[in-house]
Amino acid sequence: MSAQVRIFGTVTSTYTRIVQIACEEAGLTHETIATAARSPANRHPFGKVPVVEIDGLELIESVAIAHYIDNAHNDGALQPDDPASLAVSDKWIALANNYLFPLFENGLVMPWIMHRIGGFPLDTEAIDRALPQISLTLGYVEAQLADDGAWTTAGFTLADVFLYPVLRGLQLTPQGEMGIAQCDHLSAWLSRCEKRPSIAATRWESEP
Ligand SMILES: N[C@@H](CCC(=O)N[C@@H](CS)C(=O)NCC(=O)O)C(=O)O
Repeated sequence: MSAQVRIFGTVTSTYTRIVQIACEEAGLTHETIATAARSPANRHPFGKVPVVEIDGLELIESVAIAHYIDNAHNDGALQPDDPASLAVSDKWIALANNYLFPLFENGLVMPWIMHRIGGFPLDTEAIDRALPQISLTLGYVEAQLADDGAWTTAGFTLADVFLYPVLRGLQLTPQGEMGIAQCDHLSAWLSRCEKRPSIAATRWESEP
């Protein structure tokens, strides 16, 4: 039987995994069709992945895709009912997409992927430039978690679905691993997430 959701994207990708986790949470079968962002096969108008086929629709943009999956197939279970909690969850999704992902991706994740997989020399200049801001950002996230629990107080929500792959990608780099190890609340949240079936089922092949 064919999968209910077809995800066209890079196999080891933050945003592909976000959609995979949303599918797992909703109990939808899914398959990922390896599609490079900058390939003619990619149908995203701005050259990003993933592009998703579901229910006869072609969807782009992970925020729209994850909300569609949760609303159409999971009774909105990953979105808090209370408007104030929903605003907190939405805020963290926005922080993950607008600030955390670009900072981590350009400053550590891509330099290490280009080095480990592409065989290029490690771009230590890019890393050195980004490290102070990454450190400040981890400090902010940790302080928010310590202060009032940040997004975690509403249970497992779409905020966790977005934040986990973003922060796990960072943790898989040597400097990211060291930085996160110094953040007790953040480390504990990552460990809790790892026990969630949707997260365990979507592990990247590159994860130890
Ligand atoms: N706004 C997009 C962002 C997706 C995104 O940045 N995907 C990354 C892979 S994780 C990508 O396509 N990178 C390739 C590139 O920027 O050239 C979404 O939410 O779906």
